[in-house]
Amino acid sequence: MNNTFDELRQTIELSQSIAISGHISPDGDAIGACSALAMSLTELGKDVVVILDEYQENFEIIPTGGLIVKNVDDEYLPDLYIAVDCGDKERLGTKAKLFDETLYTINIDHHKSNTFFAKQNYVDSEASSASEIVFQLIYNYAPITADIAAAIYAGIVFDTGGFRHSSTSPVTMAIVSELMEYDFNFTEIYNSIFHTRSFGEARIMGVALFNLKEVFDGRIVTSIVTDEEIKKCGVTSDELSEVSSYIKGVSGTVASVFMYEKKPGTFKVSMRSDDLVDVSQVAAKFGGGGHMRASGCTIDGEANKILENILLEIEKQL
Ligand SMILES: [Mn+2]
Repeated sequence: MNNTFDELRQTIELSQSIAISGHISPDGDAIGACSALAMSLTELGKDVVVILDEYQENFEIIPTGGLIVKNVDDEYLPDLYIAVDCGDKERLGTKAKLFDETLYTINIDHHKSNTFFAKQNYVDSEASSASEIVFQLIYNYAPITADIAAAIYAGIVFDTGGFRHSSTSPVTMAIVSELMEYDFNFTEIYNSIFHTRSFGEARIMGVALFNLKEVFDGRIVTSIVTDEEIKKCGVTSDELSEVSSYIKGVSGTVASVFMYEKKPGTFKVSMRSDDLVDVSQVAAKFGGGGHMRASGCTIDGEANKILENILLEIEKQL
């Protein structure tokens, strides 16, 4: 059962020192929601720290108020610990222990699977993002500055894929409309989150596009990059994460298959599709998994043979 915003605010009133954490491997929403909440509660006169793991460079554009720390002293025990954007306690990583030791705990989240693990919980699975919920909590309660507005905007933009995902609602857009009254550079935030890449990432994308092939009358596009090509561009697997969805954008394509050699003779297969093909079924055949429209698996063997087997599975659905 959810608590009300008023109940959460009462707990905040009772607390002076407040710790806030998002999930491990923080994304734009976790960073934006934690930072916005922390800055706003600081404006209320609270002693706030955000305990958060290291994150990707392209999220450094998000204002944090200098409140983020990676670790706290062993003696540190806040009055209140707020978990943000975490579906369960395990998502807090090593911070789960301190969370358990804290007197007051609050869980603010938008994942359907949320386990209501705190003493007070506010879970809205209809919300586009945790940032959207944080806005509702602080609106007409705690101060909102341009930096706070920017952090919430960043979180919403990230989790909605730039207002593309079906989680984007009229409420989301009403909040964004409110945020845009504040003076912050939304263009810069959007570009940093979605249109910034390392030099190596740009080069390996070029290699992947050069290696592009079409099969089944262009309904499927494929690309393979080798271990050697990856080494030449000096990239990590993280920097290959955009290739499959990019090539899925070739017009007339119903699914994409991108393969890269993780180590000699072992290939990671990453697939994207639209309604016609359920790539999670294909991935499951090879011991992988994921979602209907985005799935992956890892297979040992010879590249072209692996691709052939994958395509045979996809063909069954065409
Ligand atoms: Mn989120």
